[in-house]
Amino acid sequence: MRENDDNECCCVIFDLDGTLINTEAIVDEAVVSTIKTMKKSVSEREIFDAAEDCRGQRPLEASVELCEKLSLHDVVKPAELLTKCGEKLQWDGIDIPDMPGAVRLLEFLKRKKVPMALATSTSRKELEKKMKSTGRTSDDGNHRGDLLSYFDAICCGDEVAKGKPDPEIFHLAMERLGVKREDAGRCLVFEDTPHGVSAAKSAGCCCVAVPSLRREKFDMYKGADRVYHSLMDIELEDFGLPKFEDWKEVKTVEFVKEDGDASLSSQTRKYERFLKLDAFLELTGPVIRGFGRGSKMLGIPTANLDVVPLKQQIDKLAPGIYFGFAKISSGKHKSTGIHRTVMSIGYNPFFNDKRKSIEPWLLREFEEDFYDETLSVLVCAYVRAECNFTTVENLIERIRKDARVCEEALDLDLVEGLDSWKHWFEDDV
Ligand code: ADP
Ligand code: RBF
Ligand code: MG
Repeated sequence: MRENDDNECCCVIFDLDGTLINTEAIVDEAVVSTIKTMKKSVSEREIFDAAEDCRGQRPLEASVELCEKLSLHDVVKPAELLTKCGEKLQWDGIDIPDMPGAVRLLEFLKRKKVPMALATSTSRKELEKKMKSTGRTSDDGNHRGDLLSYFDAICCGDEVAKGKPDPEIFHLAMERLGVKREDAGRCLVFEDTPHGVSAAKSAGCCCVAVPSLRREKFDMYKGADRVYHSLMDIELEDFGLPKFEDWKEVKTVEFVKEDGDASLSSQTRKYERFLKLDAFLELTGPVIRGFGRGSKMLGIPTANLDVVPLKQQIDKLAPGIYFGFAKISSGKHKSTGIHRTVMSIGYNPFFNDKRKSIEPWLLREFEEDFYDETLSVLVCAYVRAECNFTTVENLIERIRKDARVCEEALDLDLVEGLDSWKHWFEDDV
């Protein structure tokens, strides 16, 4: 244990599924397809909704809750449902992506020598299978199994008498980290489910939630000490842990109106920040029609890309606001050069969109539209999570500020690592 002040966290305990690795979508698909063939009267939507609420528990307990919620007693027993779903979930060789920001967080805590434990509802056997998934292998030559090497203690669901939401697994993790029960408040737990949050809080730990449930269920995370949109947004120093060192600051100029009189406006300088991505992401596709409100409502046109063919790539990113470069590589605007771009990749909470969208605003004027032309975007840096705003003016003001962050950062060459993308800048422009 690191020596530290009272009530400052000195160690970290992670949940695995939905927090560090993205297994939820794979599990949901197996559950939905299994139940759909068993009970015709229940819709996919209902199954998915119930499956979400059962997340975080051990498999059998989740299955029991699922059977209750969907009244499946007349068609299947929980243990049998589990076996049927399990047949579809042979993790070995499957591509399980990391959650965005997970490796950055683990690497940083390891470098700072913060003791870490894993407290997963998954059994040891399942954990071993999941660690044989390909995950990161394809991208950077790393093996998924490396994930376990970050932890000083690993606690699995089959090592405790009661699973989450019972606190037992967190007690076990603390014991293995050498933390006394009365010091539980100095353990920071990362969880993605309400069941996990309940377990951590009952154990007396400090708990950060990064919800894997949809936004309309965020009320279920009320018990957490803090809720973040993604692991990218965590402020470790708020919990007495070392502060991330990779955020970069840029100065932006703000015009402040005094007493509502525009002629009396004054300039103030503010600091904004951005985070260079470890791996830049290239997104290419034809420009499609969006919601038709960018130019009209906001005066900010965004050249939308179709998320469907780019799903695997954008799942590597936390929903949020990013910047980088864009080029148009087919059609009338081909060879108009490289353009700076700031973009939202997510659900646009202000408009409460149900589907994700990719919306790059190219920071220059175009006389004509370029729908259907091929747009290639190089995503280089993260600025912030998406947020909601009370007025459309506030949304516009924030987007314009994002654009200034992008321009300032790129003007000052603050984004390193562009050299290895030389080919992207030279092709077709
Ligand atoms: P939609 O909802 O269909 O995306 P927008 O109002 O967001 O409509 O307008 C986007 C379109 O405007 C783009 O598809 C593109 O053809 C055009 N456009 C013109 N200038 C720009 C710019 N600077 N950045 C992005 N798109 C632009
Ligand atoms: N929409 C939101 O609801 N919340 C945001 O925080 C937000 N930030 C944005 C930042 C940038 C740089 C851009 C280009 C767009 C952003 N939007 C945001 C998306 C905006 O709502 C979207 O472009 C319009 O809805 C047009 O479809
Ligand atoms: Mg648009």
